[in-house]
Amino acid sequence: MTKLTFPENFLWGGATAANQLEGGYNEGGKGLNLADVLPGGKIRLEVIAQTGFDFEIDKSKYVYPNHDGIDFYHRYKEDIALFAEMGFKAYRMSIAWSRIFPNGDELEPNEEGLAFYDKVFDELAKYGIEPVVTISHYETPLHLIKEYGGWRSRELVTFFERYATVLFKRYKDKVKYWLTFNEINGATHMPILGLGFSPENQETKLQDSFQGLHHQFVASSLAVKAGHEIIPDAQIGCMLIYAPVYAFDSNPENILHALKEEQVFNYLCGDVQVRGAYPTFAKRYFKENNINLKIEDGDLELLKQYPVDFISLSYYMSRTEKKVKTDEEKAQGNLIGGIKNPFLNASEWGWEIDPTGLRISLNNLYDRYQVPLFVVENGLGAYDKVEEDGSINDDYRIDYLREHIKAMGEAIEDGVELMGYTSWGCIDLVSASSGEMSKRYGYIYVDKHDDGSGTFDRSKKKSFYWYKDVIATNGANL
Ligand code: BGP
Repeated sequence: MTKLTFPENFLWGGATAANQLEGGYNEGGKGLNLADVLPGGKIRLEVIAQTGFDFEIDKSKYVYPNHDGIDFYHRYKEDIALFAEMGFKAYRMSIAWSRIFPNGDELEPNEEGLAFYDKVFDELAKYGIEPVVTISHYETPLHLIKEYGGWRSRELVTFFERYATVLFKRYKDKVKYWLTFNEINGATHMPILGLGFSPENQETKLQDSFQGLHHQFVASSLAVKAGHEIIPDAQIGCMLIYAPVYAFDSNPENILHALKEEQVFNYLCGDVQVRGAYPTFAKRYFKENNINLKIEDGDLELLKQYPVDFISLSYYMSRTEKKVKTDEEKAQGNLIGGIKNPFLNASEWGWEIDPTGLRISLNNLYDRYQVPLFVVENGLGAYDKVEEDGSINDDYRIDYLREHIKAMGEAIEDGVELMGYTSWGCIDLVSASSGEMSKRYGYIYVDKHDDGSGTFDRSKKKSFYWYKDVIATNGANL
């Protein structure tokens, strides 16, 4: 067996997003954003899938877990000290747009918001932890959703460019690694999260989603341009939710169907953001789905001129496809679709666990794009049990992570250039899709529960000590 080795400067760490852990939703001059109006609990998935969601807060009807998150806003020092204790080299986090521009469309930023992230970056610097910053992670300011219809509106390009430029100027000496939009290709599945709009009906959903995506592509290129002008050594990446698509069997019709899904879901965004042009297959796909993009003069040149420097990705599962699916087969699929794969087990939330799929993903992406890759999300959402002595023995999480880290090691051996690994939810936080606290990913347990109760106390799980050793040995001890 080949001995797996990781590059010397490999960026081991963890990942979070502002809206899922900060709390302080109405402090420091922050405006409301999308996450502030999403209810907690399993109902969230229904809400984000439905058409015509009204974005009002109704506390008599729902719990809003993102309002206080896990209170990172007040406890970031304690949390960063714990990350440092694990030996993190990098910490992926996001900036809440509505802390910097409370409505999103102001001309001047909110100084208190900017000062908060200065403190976070300074704290990370104290321990030599490199921040990896997502500029937009499912937290579009609510005002932009209500007044402009989210990313369907071209005006958001200007607002985003202004916001990103403010960040680059302010943090130019503190942040080198930037990601423009979280899981950009997930937008067509759940437009509300990435694009900040709830489709009026299924017919307009695809048209509006791809138009919104086009606006984000333009905004991302403008950010790459500004970022490199302001921070010469900046590394600016795109961020994809990547799930390799397998054909259910060797029936060529199913293989072709899987290929088409792979092209549109996995590659369209990467092709635009890395290669700088819409792929050739997009033409037919757009035509067959009545998608007519409004592309302004100069857009295509801009995309060509300012591609990203690297690709970051989230990886949780693969997807198995068949051209014709029964309703029963569909119901057993993953969050992102497909049907059940008979060779895989699934998490308690039905996400199929497939470490080999990560190796396949990294090979696919590197073969296609030949730019460095960075796994910025991966992990197991699970129910944890606190024992009477306070310990949490999350061996299932360790097993999951170990197998995925091995798969990355194999991919490196295959020739893939991999910059780092920041596993998702290094500290327990609010789930993005289900809005639950009980869906935990962390090495650090947080005493907060689905009904909003809890002390917010932090404690170390068994995986905390395991990951610390993985980092200390640069992946040699798994
Ligand atoms: C990704 C998101 C994250 C995160 C993660 C886990 O799609 O970028 O924000 O939450 O998935 O998903 P969940 O929280 O739904 O378990």
